[in-house]
Order: sequence, then structure tokens, then C-alpha cells
Amino acid sequence: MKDAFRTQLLPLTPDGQTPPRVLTIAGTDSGGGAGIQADSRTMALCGVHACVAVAAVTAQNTLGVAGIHEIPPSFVADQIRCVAGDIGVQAAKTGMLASAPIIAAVAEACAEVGIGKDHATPLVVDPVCASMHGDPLLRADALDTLRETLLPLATVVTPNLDEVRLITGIDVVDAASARRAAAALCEFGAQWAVVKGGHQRDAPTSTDLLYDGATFREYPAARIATGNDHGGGDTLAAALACALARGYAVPDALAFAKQWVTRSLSAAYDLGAGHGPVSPLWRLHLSRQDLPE
Ligand code: PXL
Repeated sequence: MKDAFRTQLLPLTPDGQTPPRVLTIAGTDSGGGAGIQADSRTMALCGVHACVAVAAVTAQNTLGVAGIHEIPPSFVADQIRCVAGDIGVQAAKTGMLASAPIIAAVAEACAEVGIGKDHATPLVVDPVCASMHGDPLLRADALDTLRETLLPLATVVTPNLDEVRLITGIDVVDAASARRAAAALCEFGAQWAVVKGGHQRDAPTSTDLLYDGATFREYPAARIATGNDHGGGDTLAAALACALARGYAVPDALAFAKQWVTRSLSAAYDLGAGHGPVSPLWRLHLSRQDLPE
């Protein structure tokens, strides 16, 4: 059991030494389940220092999103420049970016500070479009800007099946359409595309498909039966960014992230009256069990 869990962990930095830094550029969730809260939680428990650039503030709970306050695009960019100008990061990820002007400002600032596909620092783009309740988290007129400015900067893009449909127009119903969608995402400029299978709820396993324009790789995992899967996509993308910050190649980073989110789905808990969050807090219990005997 312990060995199986050990493969789900990244190396830790010795006490007192500076760990890798990862920047999340995303929206907040007042309920603490998804967005920047999910990202920071996974990043801390993966042993990296989380820096944050807030793109939008949401008023939400486990039942849905009641309101969104967008941060001015230039101030989102200021946060990115500020972090890069002093702290420096080894990977970054984007989540909820809310609007076309915010996406454009994020793409410009990232390229300027060396974050993105053709730059020194890898960028995971999680193209968040809606909450699990269907509340829009990205304005409908922002898809062109996403395709034109952010996908070409993506080291890895990690859409779920609804996001795949919005971005590529392809309805993923089987392995062939998943491959076509992954190819379309790479044609938009992403270096690697992950088509996540988690939303194909009738499938017995949750299989993610990874493509780099040349080779398809599959990442199957047991489907965890839980209604508490709020923040699952954010958790996968955050864990992926942490592994990239540790220097993992993308296929190994995704293998790690897939295990991390599967384990976090198994540890999800009830919260409020709606959907509870996936929980990387299992990592704390593991540390205790994992002490030398
Ligand atoms: O899980 C996607 C997501 C990302 N970011 C924020 C969210 C959600 C889902 O609700 O609220 C802020």
C-alpha cells in the first residue's frame, strides 16, 4: 500500500530550503473548493510554493456561483509581472480568466516574463469555461481570444469534454473523436493537449488522452464514484504544473497528476448542501504513515 502511495508524491525540499515556485493565474472560490483555493492547496501539498495572480473573484458556495467580480486586466498583468520580477517561478498555470481582455493581458504578460511554450517556464492552460453547475466562468465572446492568444502559449492544455466542444467544435464520443480533438488543440498551437475523460460519466474508467502532435498516450484510472468532485480539473492541472516545476517531462508529469487527482477524488468530502471538494488532504495522513519505522 505504502509503495503505491509513494508513486503519488513529488520529492520534497529539505526544511529551510526554498522549494520550487508555481504561479496560478485564476479565479477565487469563496467556498474554498475550486479555483485558486484548490490550486494553492494542491501546490502546498505537492511541496511547492504557490504564487497567485487573481483574475476574478467569485461569490459561490457548493450550490453554485452567485456573482463574479472581474479584476481589471492590467492589474492581473501587474500581479504576474510582480511575481516574476522578484520571486521567479518554475511553472505556471491558468484557470478561470473570465473575459477576452483578461486572457489577452495574461498572454501578453506571460510572454513578456518568459512563461509559455517557447519560453523558459512551462505553462499549463486549463481553459475553464463553466462551473460544474453550468454557471459561466468565461464570457462567450472570449473563445477566439483564448484560441488566438493563450493556446499558442500553452505547454499543455487540459480541457474537459465540454471545453473541448466549445474550443474545437468536436463532440468527443469515442476514441477516434478524442484523437481528432487532441489534434485540433495542437493545431491551435498547444505543444501538448490533454483531452480529459472524467466527464464521460458512463465509461467504466476515466481515461485522459495526451497528444503532442506525434504520439497519443492514454492515462486510464479507476472512476471514483462521488458527487464531491468540485475542483477536480483545477487539482489535476495544478499537480501537473507542480511536476513540471520539479523538472518532470510532460508524460511523467501527467501520470503523476492523474494519480494525484484520483487519490484526491477518493478523499473528497461532503460540504454544504451541494457538491463537496476533491481533497488533497490525504497527503497529510500519508506523511504520518510514511514516517520511517
Ligand atoms: O473547477 C473550475 C473552476 C475554476 N475556477 C473557479 C471555479 C471553478 C468551478 O466552479 O469556481 C473560480
